[in-house]
Amino acid sequence: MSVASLIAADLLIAVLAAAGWLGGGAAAAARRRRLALGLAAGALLGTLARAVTVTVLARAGWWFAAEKVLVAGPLSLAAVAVAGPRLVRRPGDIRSAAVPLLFAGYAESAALLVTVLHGYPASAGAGLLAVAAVVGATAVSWRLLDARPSPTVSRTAVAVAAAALVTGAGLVATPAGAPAVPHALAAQDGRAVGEPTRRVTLTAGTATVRAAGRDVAAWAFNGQVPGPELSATVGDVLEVRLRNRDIARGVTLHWHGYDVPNDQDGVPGVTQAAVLPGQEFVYRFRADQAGTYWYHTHSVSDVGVRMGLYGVLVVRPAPAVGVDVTVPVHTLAGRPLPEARTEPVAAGTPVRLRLINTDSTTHRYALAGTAFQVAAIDGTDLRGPTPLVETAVLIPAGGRYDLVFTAPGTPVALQVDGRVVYATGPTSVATGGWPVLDPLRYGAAAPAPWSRVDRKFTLVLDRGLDLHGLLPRYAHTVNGAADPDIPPQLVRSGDVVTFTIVNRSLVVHPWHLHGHHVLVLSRDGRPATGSPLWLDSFDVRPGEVWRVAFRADNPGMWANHCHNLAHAEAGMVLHLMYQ
Ligand SMILES: [Cu+2]
Repeated sequence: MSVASLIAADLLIAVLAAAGWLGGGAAAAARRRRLALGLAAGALLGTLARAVTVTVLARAGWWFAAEKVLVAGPLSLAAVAVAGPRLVRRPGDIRSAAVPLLFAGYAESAALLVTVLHGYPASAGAGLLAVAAVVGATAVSWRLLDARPSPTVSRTAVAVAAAALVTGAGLVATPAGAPAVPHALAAQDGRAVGEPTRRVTLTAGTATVRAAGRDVAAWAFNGQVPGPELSATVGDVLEVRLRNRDIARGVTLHWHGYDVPNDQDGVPGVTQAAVLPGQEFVYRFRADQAGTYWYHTHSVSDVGVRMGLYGVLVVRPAPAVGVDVTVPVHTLAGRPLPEARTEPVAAGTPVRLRLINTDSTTHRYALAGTAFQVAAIDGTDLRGPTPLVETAVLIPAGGRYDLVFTAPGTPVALQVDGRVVYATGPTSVATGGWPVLDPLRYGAAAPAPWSRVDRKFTLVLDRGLDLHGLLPRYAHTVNGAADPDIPPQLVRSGDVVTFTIVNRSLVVHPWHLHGHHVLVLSRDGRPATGSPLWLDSFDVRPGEVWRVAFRADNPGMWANHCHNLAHAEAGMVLHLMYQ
């Protein structure tokens, strides 16, 4: 059973157990003896079964089980200790078991809430608040059911609840000493990159564009979605003048996967101010990194990119030979882009398809009608790619794969999620059952470029109630905190840094570090055995643990975030800072 299935199963059992105890208590109060005993017996089994699921989760990694062991464990023990004997003894008046069964229900529910609302890491504050809630709710039930607790019991309950509540609230409200995120603007360092050899102006504005045969409202660069394709040859100096005509919430340009100097990175509030209507900002950088990239706004990025403020950036080592096309996939107003395009290609022609996922979720690509190789991922060539046949690839949000093949005399078709987007002739092939390539096992290995590690960081991805600011929100969290309260990661220039990224949530988080490419070391403890994989976007699926490394060689302040941009807006952003 996968860790993700275990997380889900444990959650389901916890919900059923809590419901069973509470239902049993209610049935006992109503003197429905058989129902009460049946529900409580089921709840008891569920509570005991969690000892197994939680133990297995803890063995997969403490991150997956911390609060379940430290908070749910003691509360479940208390539930079983209080309610268990009532079940075994089978009281003459079932109503006398109502309060103990309700107590067990409150204990299981409180533990469940700690997992769902607080998550990782376990904290004493959350545990004490849970205890206060359980004791308080039990005392209220006791009174309502007129079970007349003795004065001593009542006073003790009130004292325990009050003490737990006050201490717990105090602990939860006290910030964990997180340094405020330094949203200072980086200074333009004005480094000389030379005279521009390619000049482009991108004007952002509201527009009506055609998507899958219908006119839709969009935000566009130069009136088109995607924006103009920017292409350069290694050695070019690009100068891109960004103008904002009427995007009220501001725009910037982030060069996704392109490791530009920090002041060109386009993150509002971190490397520059958002460009407001009537304003402009000029980006200039040297194109010394060949490969497939894209650009997009980083201002209110979730809505901005979704509405269409993105485009392709391709840097070639030399002028293209053969057929070299880009396929940026996007969902605009619920309609898939690009439209299908068919162009005959002469047999023997080398073809490179540059696949780009500009959405916030994973897409599945399948190339039918030919053997092919994955020549590059996220702009970096793979070492020793081997021919693939009838194999699909999954590209994470923000990610790019370059597929290459020599055109056969027969039609070839590229499908995205089963829809043909590019073809050299009429075909229809069912690709849904094809196996999916694991890039960690593809191509030829090479020794790691470093033998030491200077800094290690762990990022545990989860959800939690975020009480910072005026509005409480159900945030996407890193190590229990949400932007802007996640402590920055401090590194020194030259450091070799590792990230251990743990997903204990139930959704995929496509991880994206700005300004650097990371080398994948392992996934779920199993080392990567294929070509060195230098990624800027990778899916950390539920229950997965990725270890990646990079050299801190691009000073500045860099966003480090989930590229499901809705998750990023909901808190899943932190920063890498050079000391
Ligand atoms: Cu995410």
